[in-house]
Amino acid sequence: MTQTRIAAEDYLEALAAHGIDHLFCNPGTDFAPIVEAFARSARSNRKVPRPMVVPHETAAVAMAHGYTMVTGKPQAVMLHTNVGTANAINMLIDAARDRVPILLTSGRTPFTEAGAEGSRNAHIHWAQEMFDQAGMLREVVKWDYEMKRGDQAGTVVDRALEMAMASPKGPVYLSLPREVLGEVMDRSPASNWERRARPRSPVPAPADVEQLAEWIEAARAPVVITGSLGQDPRDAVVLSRLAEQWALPVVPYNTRYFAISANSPMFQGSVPGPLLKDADLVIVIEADVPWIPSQEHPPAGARIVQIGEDPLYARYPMRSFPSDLTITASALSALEALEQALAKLKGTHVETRRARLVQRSTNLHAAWRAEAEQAAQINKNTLAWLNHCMREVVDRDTIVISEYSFRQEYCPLEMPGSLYSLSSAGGLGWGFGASLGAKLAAPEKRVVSVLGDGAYMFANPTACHYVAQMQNLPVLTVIYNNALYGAVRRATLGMYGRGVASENDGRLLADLPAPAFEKIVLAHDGHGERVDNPRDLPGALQRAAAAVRGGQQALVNVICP
Ligand SMILES: Cc1ncc(C[n+]2csc(CCOP(=O)(O)OP(=O)(O)O)c2C)c(N)n1
Repeated sequence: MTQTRIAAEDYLEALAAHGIDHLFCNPGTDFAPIVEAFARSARSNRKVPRPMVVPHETAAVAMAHGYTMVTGKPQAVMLHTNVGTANAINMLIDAARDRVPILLTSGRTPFTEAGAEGSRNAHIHWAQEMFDQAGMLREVVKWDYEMKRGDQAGTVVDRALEMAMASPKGPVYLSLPREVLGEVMDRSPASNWERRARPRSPVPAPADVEQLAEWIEAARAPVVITGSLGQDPRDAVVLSRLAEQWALPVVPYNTRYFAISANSPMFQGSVPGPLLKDADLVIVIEADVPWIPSQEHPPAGARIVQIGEDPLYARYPMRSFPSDLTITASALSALEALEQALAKLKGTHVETRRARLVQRSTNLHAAWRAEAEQAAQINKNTLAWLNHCMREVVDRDTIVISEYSFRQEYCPLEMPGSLYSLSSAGGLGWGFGASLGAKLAAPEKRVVSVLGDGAYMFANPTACHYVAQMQNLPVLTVIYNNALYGAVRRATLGMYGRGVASENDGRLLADLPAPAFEKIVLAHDGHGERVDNPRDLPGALQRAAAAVRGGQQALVNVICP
């Protein structure tokens, strides 16, 4: 039987032509042409992305995020009309603030009530229509569009990905009406992608780099504060080299990526306060919030430099950090240029700075180790101990995903691209799905996520364990289980430390009596353990890692009272 082509086939082929390997889906009635197009591609052997059912939108978007952060390649997600899109917005906010390119798409309920291929034929087709479906996420995405004609399949995908990948990167949204996807095509879709030179990310002005190099030469107490530096793993390589050569202390503050190894003497912990208060030069690289002004700030006379692809954070309504030199540049290009500029200078204070910083680093490491080892004495699992024990399962081939709980202070990492943490937007539920996306992207790596008990539950754990099992993605999930929304309690006590709420230790609306998480993973053919006694933690982590090596997903529920 000869078949006419439908637009959905062109659309899927356009995605594949852009290197999109996966379409993470949570389908509905709007998907019929997509399902038909996938079925046809299996017969024709034409290249399309691999479709994957992910039974919750949070997990679907987090998986795309996880895959992209490891590979740098944007992936696509397709969800069901307005309702599926609504479920995705939390994860989209995370991706947007972290500048992760994702092509989010959803079907649009059929707009014709009758008469076209794909017109309305189900009750929900009326109620799911919105005046402006993209309106609910327009503030979050860089670009949105609704495909209007089948022959736009090529040009629309070109435009969507061009926008997602241009600096600063970010998610984009495309809605796909069913009638349009089902249009019968009599010609190939247009595309001039070969002729579309992509713009570079911004590079610094040479005069600004010279200025910064001179300030570094003059500085006695400089500090570098990073936030999302390391998104491109090469950032960390150059930063580490520069920091060690020029004795520049680095504080990765609420870092989302690996910026420098905690084994480097220039890693000076992850809170800026202690170095900031005496600094004479503060170099902020890709840090949206380099310090909390109501709690700490540099001395009035300190020079402040802000460097980033979008150093003003144009999409943040309010942000007023001072800056004496603001450089629009990718971290990598700025650091490389700085390295060249510094090479011409003498490094007058370098050895004095180095001696002080090496000593400080030695002291800090001793304190961090003592803090971790205290757990055995008090017979309680602590955050420090949990992270210290992570050394059992972290090697150079491990990717760590952190949603709240991982600290390099206690478990130094070595490799650029080995750490990914929750976006500064803080939309919880990201970590588990991101770990699945990371494992899909790098099957040869061990992927370990460290999640709060609250964060684990936000991820729709059943959906995530399901994907791990069905798609054969053996990941290790470690839960820092304090049976609490600790952040909520801290906030209550922070504001009402002497209020009535403090009489109950700020636990109202924060207590989260936890079920036996280690049993949930058993329902998905996984390995689960609960650890109460800190001495049992190393062994439990080793057994879990062995299960993962054997192809099983694993979960360790660490009770941290
Ligand atoms: C989607 C979403 N809902 C609510 C919050 C508010 N919130 C911030 S931290 C937090 C508690 C998280 O609990 P857990 O993961 O156990 O970490 P803990 O604070 O106990 O360290 C909550 C509910 C959020 N950030 N994101």
